Amino acid sequence: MKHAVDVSLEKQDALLIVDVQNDFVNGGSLPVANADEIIPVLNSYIEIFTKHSLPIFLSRDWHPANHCSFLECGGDWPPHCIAGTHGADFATGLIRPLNAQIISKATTADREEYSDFDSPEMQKLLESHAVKRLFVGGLATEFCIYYTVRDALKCGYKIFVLADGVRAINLTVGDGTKAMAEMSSLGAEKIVLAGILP
Ligand code: VGL
Ligand code: ZN
Repeated sequence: MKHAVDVSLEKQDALLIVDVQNDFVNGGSLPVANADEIIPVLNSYIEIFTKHSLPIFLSRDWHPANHCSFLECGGDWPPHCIAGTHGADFATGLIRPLNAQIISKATTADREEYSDFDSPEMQKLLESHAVKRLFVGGLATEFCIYYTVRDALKCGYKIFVLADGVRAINLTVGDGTKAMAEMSSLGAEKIVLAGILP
């Protein structure tokens, strides 16, 4: 992916934090390496967007106990993010602004949904807030971040990926890096915290 750009926040910007939940961080059932490191960084983005009175969306993996992605149901993953459990709660330490909007996905047993846009409410929410540019961070780079960014670009949104606010599962070494490069070639730009101009 190309290097990070500088950007000033504008009226139709929004922050989308993807699946930063207890099961995906240290001590969870499907921990993403070094995911804990992004929590303070994401909190800083949350503070900046709050200060600018810009909308903040938090998505969450919200599976039934017999979800098709679980190993015992023939899927690829250990059980994780079962709706209503501690593992499915937003990660301890992540700031959750009162007015943040929550999007739940992959909520039915027979459907995997890596993209936030698989939830019809995602686009409705973005439209109701007249969002044009989305700043996307969270977990995991090559799954829910990648598919969400790909779909957002298809829908015409301008995308900034928070390069310092994502982490990859890396089932194979380099998966995260490859996903970052792929998002870039699809038209997403990369940003870091210091690149948001005051
Ligand atoms: C995710 C694996 C399984 C993700 C969700 O949020 O990237 N990855 N379920
Ligand atoms: Zn899942």
